[in-house]
Amino acid sequence: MPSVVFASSNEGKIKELQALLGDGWVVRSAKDFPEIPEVDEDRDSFAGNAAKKAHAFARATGLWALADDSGLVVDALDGRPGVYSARYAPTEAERIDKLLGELKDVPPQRRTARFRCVLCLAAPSGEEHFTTGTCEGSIGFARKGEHGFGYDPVFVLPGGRTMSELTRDEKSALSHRGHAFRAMLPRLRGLAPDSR
Ligand code: ITT
Repeated sequence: MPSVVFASSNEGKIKELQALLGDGWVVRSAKDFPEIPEVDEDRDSFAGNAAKKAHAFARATGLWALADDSGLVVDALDGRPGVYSARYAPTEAERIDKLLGELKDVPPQRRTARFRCVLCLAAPSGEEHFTTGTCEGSIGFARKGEHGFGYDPVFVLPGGRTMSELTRDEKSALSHRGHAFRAMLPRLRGLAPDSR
């Protein structure tokens, strides 16, 4: 079975990639390589961090490695938290509370936002390929829904549901990461010519 190493320990992201690739693939993640030190995401762009993670894993494992860097870009906050989305506050709950607090006086029409994802596929030789994905929406006033992770409970899609109210398949079909993963599929399949 073809396999891919995903340089992430975020359970939500790992499940999304597994769902997207289907049962014909073995998805290994950072959790299967505990000896590889965590990569410090200190670059000032999504692409810079994605490339740093992917190359570190490709070098350490000797395999092609995939990494994403993603985040939430909020217009009323001049693009914050952006590349710092994972470090905006210590826990997932605190990050959402802080976001709702910063936006408490911002009216609905000015709460536009988007998730962005840059995906990097890197080889031990240093070869690299990038794809990107975006998902437009806005920030709600309170949490809604049970699924997903991160900022999903307050990210409202054009239809009115939050990202947390979608099933995993629905999220995959329209999320920033889903778009970036699908754009990478031809390259991934090229690494595993037997797969469909
Ligand atoms: P890895 O680096 O191990 O992949 P991470 O959680 O640190 O995991 P990032 O550095 O890419 O991931 O940080 C992205 C943060 O942006 C993530 O922790 C969430 O807070 C947020 N985020 C990204 N994609 C999201 C999504 O689909 N739904 C909700 N929040 C998301």
